[in-house]
Parts: sequence; C-alpha cells; structure tokens
Amino acid sequence: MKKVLVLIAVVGLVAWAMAPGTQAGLKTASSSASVAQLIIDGDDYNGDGTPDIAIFRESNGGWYTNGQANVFWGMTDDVPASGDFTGDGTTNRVVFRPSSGRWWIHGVYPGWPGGRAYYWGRTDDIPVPADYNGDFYTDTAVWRPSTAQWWIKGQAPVYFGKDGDAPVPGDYDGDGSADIAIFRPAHVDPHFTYDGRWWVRGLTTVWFGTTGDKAVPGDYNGDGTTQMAVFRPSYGRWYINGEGYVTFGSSDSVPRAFDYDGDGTADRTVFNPSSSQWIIYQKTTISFGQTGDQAVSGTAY
Ligand SMILES: [Ca+2]
Ligand SMILES: [Ca+2]
Ligand SMILES: [Ca+2]
Ligand SMILES: [Ca+2]
Repeated sequence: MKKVLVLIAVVGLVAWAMAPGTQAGLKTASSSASVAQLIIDGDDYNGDGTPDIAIFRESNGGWYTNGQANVFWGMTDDVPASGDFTGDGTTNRVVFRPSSGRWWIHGVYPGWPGGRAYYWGRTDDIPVPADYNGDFYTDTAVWRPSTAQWWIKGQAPVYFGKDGDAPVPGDYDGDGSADIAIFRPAHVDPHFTYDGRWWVRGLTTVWFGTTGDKAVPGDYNGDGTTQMAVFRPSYGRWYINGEGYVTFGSSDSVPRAFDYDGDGTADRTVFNPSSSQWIIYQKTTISFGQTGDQAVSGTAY
C-alpha cells in the first residue's frame, strides 16, 4: 500500500496537543501571507566539504552546479528537496512531485534500502527535508498547511503551526537534530502592525519579524545553532534575531543563508534572477543561472 494512504488513515487520531496557541487578541496571518517555500537540507553536491552554488531549472529538470557536471533529475512543477539522504556527506539532488506525492532521490543505486522513488505526502504538502533524529541522514518529511501536520518518515505525525505559517526547521538548540519550527508572519490591521512570531517545538517562542519578511534561518555566527533571521524585501534588510540589521539586496532578490566559503558560518546571500547574479555579502559576486531558475543552495523559506 502506498504510504500516502497510510498517512490519510491516521489523520484523525492525533490531538492538537502540540499546536502553538495564539496570543489573546492577536489574529494570525492568512495563508495569503505565506511565501513560496523551498526547503533543502544541504548543498554540498559533490561531497568535497564545501557548499556549492547550484540552481534547479524546472523547465528541463536540470540541476546546474557551478563547476560540476549537469544532472537532469525532475521536471516541471517538481519541488527541489535536496539533502543527504544517504548519510555519506554528499547532498543528493532530490525532487518532491506534488501531483503524485512522490519523492525522487538522485545518486542512490537501484535497490538502495531507503528507496530511490517513493510516496510520502500529497499535493498540498511542502517538503521539509531535515535530519530530525540526528543520525546524519536527511529525513523525508512534509508539512501539510491545511492540517498543520508534520509527517516525518519513521516518526509519528506531529501537529505544529497553522495554515499560513512558514515551516522553518533548523537546529535551534544545537543538539545535532533539526527542530520542528514555524514562522508566523505578523497580523496587520488598520491601526497596528504586530510582530511576527517564531515557534520552535519544545524550545521557545520569539517575537521576531513581520509580514512580508522571508525567513532565512541559519548559523550566522558559527556556534552550531540555527539563528532566527529574516530578509525584508521592502528595505533590502537582513535581520538576525538579537543583532542589528544590514542592508543588502533588493525587493526582487532571492535570499539564502548560504555558507559560501564553507567555514561553518552562513553568509548572507542573494540570487537576483533578473541578472542571474549571486552576491555573497562582503565577499563576492558570481554570475550563474538564468531567469526562472531556482537557487538550490542555502536555506530560505
Ligand atoms: Ca561541494
Ligand atoms: Ca535523520
Ligand atoms: Ca535541535
Ligand atoms: Ca561562511
């Protein structure tokens, strides 16, 4: 039986025990405040220990990595969901196909126990690959906005968040396991704009960010924990929780928390689709990709 059928069967059995609540009097953002989400768990596509600048071209299923051979894996409407699914230190190119709820893992031999193509999730799901159990293998996982469920393969489903939230998994406590987390954009009414809120399951809740922000959590200071961070397109500003902001990028920039030089700290990075330029804050500018490409290096939501 397909896994997706199993998922549907148990939907009604789990309580809302872990869902984050709502501040009294604070309405939450509608799903219109949600952002186009791309979540990957790794960008070292050749396993040399250095993250790679890479793009996915939906039109031809092409994965283009600066300085490496092109790989064709996936097709139109597939969602990139890269990660180290084989636990060998090399990021696998992976796509999630919403139309069928199927995952396709590149770079594994036929018959690999983890599977090369398998069903996990359904059409409206957002793939949220991450290493949730700390075994150094990326776990197949989806977040379902309509029911706010996290379906991590091999684990019981968890309710966390609500429709309109952005899933932002990361290792917020630095214990080596990714934590389930969401960013809830702010509610805006005619009188006041409320702060957004970050919820990390079992750990913390923080007021940080606002409507229109794009979440770019990453380890910016290299201490081994994920820091909450947002990019504010309207001002081209990067805010890291607890620190000041820097102005970098513009309203059409695609932000990424990307460890460009592999030194263990995330570098503020923007991909500008119109010019196909990757700009790494205070470091370099590289032309790679073309209009319509998706940047599949670094994290952003
Ligand atoms: Ca590399
Ligand atoms: Ca894992
Ligand atoms: Ca953790
Ligand atoms: Ca770095």
